[in-house]
Amino acid sequence: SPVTFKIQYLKFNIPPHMIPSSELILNPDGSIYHLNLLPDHISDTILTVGDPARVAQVSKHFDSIEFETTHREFVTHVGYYRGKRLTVLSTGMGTDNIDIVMNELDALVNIDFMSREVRPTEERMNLRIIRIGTSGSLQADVPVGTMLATEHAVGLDSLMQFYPLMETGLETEIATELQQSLALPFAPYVVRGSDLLREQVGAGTAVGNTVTCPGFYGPQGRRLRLDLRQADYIARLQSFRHQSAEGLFRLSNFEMETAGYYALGRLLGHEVLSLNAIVANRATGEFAENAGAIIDSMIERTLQQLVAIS
Ligand code: R1P
Ligand code: URA
Repeated sequence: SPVTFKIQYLKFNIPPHMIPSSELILNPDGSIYHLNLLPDHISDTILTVGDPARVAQVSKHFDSIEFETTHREFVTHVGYYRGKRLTVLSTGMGTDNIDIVMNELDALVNIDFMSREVRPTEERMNLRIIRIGTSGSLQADVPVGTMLATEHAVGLDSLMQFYPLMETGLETEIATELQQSLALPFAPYVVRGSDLLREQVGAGTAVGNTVTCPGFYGPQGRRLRLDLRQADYIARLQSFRHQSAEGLFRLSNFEMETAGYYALGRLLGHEVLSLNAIVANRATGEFAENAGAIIDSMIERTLQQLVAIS
Protein backbone atom coordinates (compact mmCIF):
# COMPACT_ATOMS: atom_id res chain seq x y z
CA SER A 1 0.00 0.00 0.00
CA PRO A 2 1.15 3.65 -0.33
CA VAL A 3 1.66 3.75 3.46
CA THR A 4 3.99 0.73 3.50
CA PHE A 5 5.78 2.25 0.53
CA LYS A 6 6.36 5.52 2.42
CA ILE A 7 7.46 3.74 5.60
CA GLN A 8 9.98 1.77 3.58
CA TYR A 9 11.41 4.99 2.11
CA LEU A 10 11.68 6.64 5.51
CA LYS A 11 13.59 3.62 6.81
CA PHE A 12 16.27 4.43 4.24
CA ASN A 13 16.04 8.22 4.83
CA ILE A 14 14.45 8.94 1.46
CA PRO A 15 11.86 11.74 1.71
CA PRO A 16 8.53 10.28 0.49
CA HIS A 17 8.14 12.86 -2.34
CA MET A 18 11.54 11.95 -3.81
CA ILE A 19 11.68 9.11 -6.33
CA PRO A 20 14.58 6.86 -5.28
CA SER A 21 17.51 5.92 -7.53
CA SER A 22 16.17 2.38 -7.91
CA GLU A 23 12.99 3.69 -9.64
CA LEU A 24 14.06 6.80 -11.51
CA ILE A 25 17.33 5.34 -12.75
CA LEU A 26 19.77 7.83 -14.23
CA ASN A 27 23.04 7.05 -15.98
CA PRO A 28 26.29 8.69 -14.78
CA ASP A 29 25.79 11.53 -17.32
CA GLY A 30 22.31 12.21 -15.91
CA SER A 31 20.45 10.62 -18.85
CA ILE A 32 17.47 8.31 -18.35
CA TYR A 33 18.35 4.62 -17.97
CA HIS A 34 17.23 2.90 -21.20
CA LEU A 35 16.65 5.73 -23.67
CA ASN A 36 19.99 7.40 -22.79
CA LEU A 37 18.41 10.85 -23.18
CA LEU A 38 18.60 14.08 -21.17
CA PRO A 39 15.50 16.29 -20.78
CA ASP A 40 16.89 18.92 -23.21
CA HIS A 41 17.41 16.39 -25.96
CA ILE A 42 13.78 15.75 -26.91
CA SER A 43 11.14 17.83 -28.71
CA ASP A 44 7.43 18.02 -27.84
CA THR A 45 6.54 15.98 -30.95
CA ILE A 46 8.03 12.50 -31.09
CA LEU A 47 7.83 10.00 -33.94
CA THR A 48 8.33 6.41 -32.83
CA VAL A 49 9.18 3.40 -34.97
CA GLY A 50 9.71 -0.25 -34.05
CA ASP A 51 12.74 -0.95 -36.21
CA PRO A 52 15.98 0.88 -35.23
CA ALA A 53 16.90 1.09 -38.94
CA ARG A 54 13.71 3.04 -39.62
CA VAL A 55 14.98 5.99 -37.54
CA ALA A 56 17.35 7.01 -40.35
CA GLN A 57 14.57 6.37 -42.88
CA VAL A 58 12.71 9.21 -41.12
CA SER A 59 15.61 11.53 -40.27
CA LYS A 60 17.00 11.42 -43.83
CA HIS A 61 14.17 13.86 -44.59
CA PHE A 62 15.32 16.31 -41.87
CA ASP A 63 17.02 19.60 -42.84
CA SER A 64 19.53 18.99 -40.04
CA ILE A 65 20.19 16.55 -37.20
CA GLU A 66 21.32 18.11 -33.90
CA PHE A 67 21.63 14.99 -31.75
CA GLU A 68 21.91 11.19 -32.11
CA THR A 69 22.22 8.43 -29.55
CA THR A 70 21.86 4.64 -29.42
CA HIS A 71 21.32 2.33 -26.47
CA ARG A 72 20.08 -1.25 -26.97
CA GLU A 73 17.13 -1.05 -29.44
CA PHE A 74 16.51 2.61 -28.63
CA VAL A 75 18.01 4.77 -31.39
CA THR A 76 17.18 8.48 -31.27
CA HIS A 77 17.72 11.26 -33.81
CA VAL A 78 16.63 14.82 -33.00
CA GLY A 79 16.55 17.43 -35.74
CA TYR A 80 14.53 19.87 -37.81
CA TYR A 81 12.10 19.13 -40.61
CA ARG A 82 11.12 22.31 -42.49
CA GLY A 83 11.90 24.32 -39.37
CA LYS A 84 9.99 22.04 -36.97
CA ARG A 85 12.00 20.35 -34.21
CA LEU A 86 11.26 16.63 -34.18
CA THR A 87 12.51 13.58 -32.34
CA VAL A 88 12.47 10.15 -33.95
CA LEU A 89 13.01 7.19 -31.66
CA SER A 90 12.99 3.41 -32.15
CA THR A 91 11.22 1.28 -29.57
CA GLY A 92 11.85 -2.31 -30.61
CA MET A 93 8.87 -4.65 -30.55
CA GLY A 94 6.12 -5.26 -28.01
CA THR A 95 4.24 -3.44 -25.27
CA ASP A 96 6.88 -4.35 -22.68
CA ASN A 97 9.15 -1.95 -24.56
CA ILE A 98 6.37 0.62 -24.79
CA ASP A 99 6.16 0.57 -20.97
CA ILE A 100 9.81 1.65 -20.92
CA VAL A 101 9.50 4.21 -23.71
CA MET A 102 6.35 5.94 -22.42
CA ASN A 103 7.49 6.05 -18.79
CA GLU A 104 10.96 7.34 -19.69
CA LEU A 105 9.70 9.94 -22.21
CA ASP A 106 7.23 11.16 -19.59
CA ALA A 107 9.95 11.30 -16.93
CA LEU A 108 12.10 13.44 -19.25
CA VAL A 109 9.44 16.16 -19.32
CA ASN A 110 7.43 15.71 -16.12
CA ILE A 111 9.98 14.76 -13.45
CA ASP A 112 12.71 17.07 -12.21
CA PHE A 113 15.86 14.92 -12.40
CA MET A 114 17.73 17.12 -9.86
CA SER A 115 15.13 17.05 -7.08
CA ARG A 116 13.69 13.66 -8.22
CA GLU A 117 10.21 15.11 -7.80
CA VAL A 118 7.20 14.96 -10.10
CA ARG A 119 6.61 18.45 -11.50
CA PRO A 120 3.51 20.28 -10.24
CA THR A 121 0.40 19.85 -12.45
CA GLU A 122 0.65 23.37 -13.90
CA GLU A 123 4.20 22.70 -15.12
CA ARG A 124 3.49 19.32 -16.73
CA MET A 125 3.94 18.87 -20.44
CA ASN A 126 1.76 16.91 -22.85
CA LEU A 127 3.81 15.26 -25.56
CA ARG A 128 2.57 14.39 -29.05
CA ILE A 129 3.68 10.85 -29.81
CA ILE A 130 3.08 9.33 -33.25
CA ARG A 131 3.87 5.67 -33.96
CA ILE A 132 4.79 4.88 -37.55
CA GLY A 133 4.70 1.11 -37.73
CA THR A 134 3.92 -1.88 -39.89
CA SER A 135 0.84 -4.02 -39.45
CA GLY A 136 -1.16 -6.96 -40.79
CA SER A 137 -4.74 -6.46 -41.95
CA LEU A 138 -7.52 -8.75 -40.72
CA GLN A 139 -10.04 -7.75 -43.38
CA ALA A 140 -10.02 -8.33 -47.14
CA ASP A 141 -11.22 -4.74 -47.73
CA VAL A 142 -8.17 -3.29 -45.92
CA PRO A 143 -5.61 -4.23 -48.57
CA VAL A 144 -1.84 -4.31 -48.47
CA GLY A 145 -0.58 -0.76 -49.07
CA THR A 146 -3.29 0.87 -46.89
CA MET A 147 -2.23 3.54 -44.37
CA LEU A 148 -4.47 3.16 -41.37
CA ALA A 149 -4.85 5.36 -38.28
CA THR A 150 -5.97 3.51 -35.15
CA GLU A 151 -9.13 4.75 -33.46
CA HIS A 152 -9.57 2.06 -30.77
CA ALA A 153 -6.80 -0.29 -29.72
CA VAL A 154 -7.52 -3.70 -28.19
CA GLY A 155 -4.76 -5.00 -25.91
CA LEU A 156 -4.38 -8.78 -25.72
CA ASP A 157 -1.16 -8.29 -23.75
CA SER A 158 -0.87 -8.12 -19.95
CA LEU A 159 0.47 -4.55 -19.53
CA MET A 160 -2.78 -3.12 -18.17
CA GLN A 161 -2.94 -5.78 -15.45
CA PHE A 162 -0.47 -3.48 -13.66
CA TYR A 163 -2.02 0.00 -14.09
CA PRO A 164 -5.46 1.35 -13.12
CA LEU A 165 -6.66 2.18 -16.64
CA MET A 166 -10.11 3.80 -16.63
CA GLU A 167 -12.11 2.51 -19.58
CA THR A 168 -15.24 4.22 -20.91
CA GLY A 169 -18.59 2.38 -20.94
CA LEU A 170 -18.17 1.56 -24.64
CA GLU A 171 -14.60 0.33 -24.16
CA THR A 172 -15.69 -1.96 -21.31
CA GLU A 173 -18.62 -3.31 -23.36
CA ILE A 174 -16.35 -4.12 -26.29
CA ALA A 175 -13.76 -5.74 -24.01
CA THR A 176 -16.38 -7.93 -22.33
CA GLU A 177 -17.93 -9.05 -25.62
CA LEU A 178 -14.52 -9.71 -27.14
CA GLN A 179 -13.50 -11.89 -24.23
CA GLN A 180 -16.64 -13.96 -24.77
CA SER A 181 -16.41 -14.09 -28.56
CA LEU A 182 -12.75 -15.07 -28.54
CA ALA A 183 -13.23 -17.39 -25.53
CA LEU A 184 -10.20 -15.77 -23.92
CA PRO A 185 -9.16 -16.82 -20.39
CA PHE A 186 -8.45 -13.11 -19.59
CA ALA A 187 -10.11 -9.75 -20.31
CA PRO A 188 -8.57 -7.67 -23.08
CA TYR A 189 -8.36 -3.89 -22.59
CA VAL A 190 -9.85 -1.46 -25.06
CA VAL A 191 -8.70 2.15 -25.35
CA ARG A 192 -9.40 4.96 -27.81
CA GLY A 193 -6.52 7.15 -28.90
CA SER A 194 -6.36 10.91 -29.50
CA ASP A 195 -9.18 11.99 -31.85
CA LEU A 196 -7.45 15.33 -32.40
CA LEU A 197 -4.16 13.84 -33.52
CA ARG A 198 -5.92 11.26 -35.70
CA GLU A 199 -7.96 13.96 -37.43
CA GLN A 200 -4.93 16.23 -37.90
CA VAL A 201 -1.97 13.95 -38.60
CA GLY A 202 -3.97 10.97 -39.83
CA ALA A 203 -6.14 13.10 -42.15
CA GLY A 204 -6.88 11.23 -45.37
CA THR A 205 -5.81 7.81 -44.10
CA ALA A 206 -8.15 4.88 -43.42
CA VAL A 207 -9.39 4.61 -39.84
CA GLY A 208 -9.65 1.30 -38.01
CA ASN A 209 -9.47 -0.61 -34.74
CA THR A 210 -6.19 -2.32 -34.01
CA VAL A 211 -5.53 -5.52 -32.08
CA THR A 212 -2.25 -5.37 -30.16
CA CYS A 213 -0.80 -8.83 -29.62
CA PRO A 214 1.87 -10.13 -27.25
CA GLY A 215 3.62 -11.91 -30.14
CA PHE A 216 3.83 -12.15 -33.93
CA TYR A 217 3.02 -15.84 -34.48
CA GLY A 218 0.50 -17.61 -32.18
CA PRO A 219 -0.99 -14.39 -30.74
CA GLN A 220 -1.61 -13.21 -34.33
CA GLY A 221 -2.99 -16.60 -35.36
CA ARG A 222 0.07 -17.59 -37.46
CA ARG A 223 0.92 -21.27 -37.70
CA LEU A 224 4.30 -22.50 -38.79
CA ARG A 225 4.93 -25.78 -36.93
CA LEU A 226 2.76 -25.20 -33.87
CA ASP A 227 -0.97 -25.70 -33.60
CA LEU A 228 -3.00 -22.98 -31.93
CA ARG A 229 -5.30 -23.52 -28.97
CA GLN A 230 -8.18 -22.26 -31.10
CA ALA A 231 -8.15 -23.25 -34.77
CA ASP A 232 -10.74 -20.55 -35.63
CA TYR A 233 -9.03 -17.71 -33.72
CA ILE A 234 -8.49 -15.50 -36.81
CA ALA A 235 -12.04 -16.12 -38.03
CA ARG A 236 -13.41 -15.07 -34.64
CA LEU A 237 -11.42 -11.81 -34.74
CA GLN A 238 -12.46 -11.13 -38.34
CA SER A 239 -16.16 -11.63 -37.67
CA PHE A 240 -16.35 -9.75 -34.34
CA ARG A 241 -18.86 -6.88 -34.44
CA HIS A 242 -20.16 -4.54 -31.74
CA GLN A 243 -23.09 -2.26 -32.52
CA SER A 244 -23.49 0.88 -30.38
CA ALA A 245 -24.84 4.43 -30.72
CA GLU A 246 -21.37 5.32 -32.08
CA GLY A 247 -21.72 2.87 -34.96
CA LEU A 248 -20.58 -0.58 -35.91
CA PHE A 249 -17.22 -1.63 -34.44
CA ARG A 250 -15.02 -4.25 -36.08
CA LEU A 251 -11.34 -5.14 -35.84
CA SER A 252 -9.19 -4.11 -38.78
CA ASN A 253 -5.56 -4.97 -38.11
CA PHE A 254 -2.88 -6.58 -35.95
CA GLU A 255 0.39 -5.30 -34.54
CA MET A 256 2.30 -5.35 -31.25
CA GLU A 257 2.44 -1.91 -29.57
CA THR A 258 -0.58 0.37 -30.13
CA ALA A 259 -2.76 -0.56 -27.11
CA GLY A 260 0.21 -0.02 -24.77
CA TYR A 261 0.79 3.44 -26.26
CA TYR A 262 -2.86 4.46 -26.08
CA ALA A 263 -3.39 3.20 -22.52
CA LEU A 264 -0.18 4.77 -21.14
CA GLY A 265 -0.90 7.95 -23.15
CA ARG A 266 -4.26 8.22 -21.38
CA LEU A 267 -2.76 7.48 -17.96
CA LEU A 268 0.15 9.93 -18.35
CA GLY A 269 -1.73 12.65 -20.28
CA HIS A 270 0.04 12.51 -23.66
CA GLU A 271 -1.61 12.66 -27.11
CA VAL A 272 -0.83 9.47 -29.00
CA LEU A 273 -1.59 8.32 -32.54
CA SER A 274 -0.71 4.97 -34.11
CA LEU A 275 -0.27 4.92 -37.89
CA ASN A 276 -0.12 1.50 -39.50
CA ALA A 277 1.37 0.65 -42.89
CA ILE A 278 -0.48 -2.51 -43.91
CA VAL A 279 2.16 -4.93 -45.22
CA ALA A 280 0.31 -8.24 -44.78
CA ASN A 281 -3.29 -9.28 -45.34
CA ARG A 282 -4.45 -12.25 -43.28
CA ALA A 283 -7.75 -12.59 -45.12
CA THR A 284 -6.14 -12.94 -48.56
CA GLY A 285 -2.79 -14.40 -47.49
CA GLU A 286 -0.72 -11.66 -49.21
CA PHE A 287 2.49 -9.99 -48.04
CA ALA A 288 3.60 -6.70 -49.63
CA GLU A 289 6.35 -6.93 -52.23
CA ASN A 290 7.15 -3.27 -51.58
CA ALA A 291 6.86 -2.96 -47.79
CA GLY A 292 9.77 -0.47 -47.69
CA ALA A 293 8.06 1.83 -50.18
CA ILE A 294 4.73 1.70 -48.27
CA ILE A 295 6.50 2.72 -45.06
CA ASP A 296 8.47 5.42 -46.91
CA SER A 297 5.32 7.02 -48.23
CA MET A 298 3.69 6.88 -44.76
CA ILE A 299 6.76 8.59 -43.28
CA GLU A 300 6.71 11.36 -45.92
CA ARG A 301 2.99 11.89 -45.55
CA THR A 302 3.23 12.08 -41.74
CA LEU A 303 6.07 14.62 -41.86
CA GLN A 304 4.14 16.80 -44.32
CA GLN A 305 0.98 16.64 -42.19
CA LEU A 306 2.92 17.60 -39.07
CA VAL A 307 4.29 20.70 -40.73
CA ALA A 308 0.89 21.58 -42.19
CA ILE A 309 -0.81 21.60 -38.77
CA SER A 310 1.82 23.47 -36.77
C1 R1P B 1 6.56 -7.17 -36.02
O1 R1P B 1 7.14 -7.50 -37.22
C2 R1P B 1 6.73 -5.71 -35.67
O2 R1P B 1 6.18 -4.91 -36.73
C3 R1P B 1 5.17 -4.04 -36.22
C4 R1P B 1 4.71 -4.74 -34.97
O3 R1P B 1 3.99 -3.89 -34.13
C5 R1P B 1 5.98 -5.31 -34.40
O4 R1P B 1 6.72 -4.36 -33.70
O5 R1P B 1 5.60 -2.72 -35.96
P1 R1P B 1 7.01 -2.07 -36.39
O6 R1P B 1 7.14 -2.24 -37.86
O7 R1P B 1 6.92 -0.63 -36.01
O8 R1P B 1 8.08 -2.79 -35.61
N1 URA C 1 3.52 -6.44 -37.94
C1 URA C 1 2.75 -7.28 -37.23
O1 URA C 1 2.78 -7.26 -35.99
N2 URA C 1 1.96 -8.16 -37.88
C2 URA C 1 1.93 -8.23 -39.21
O2 URA C 1 1.21 -9.06 -39.76
C3 URA C 1 2.75 -7.35 -39.97
C4 URA C 1 3.54 -6.46 -39.29
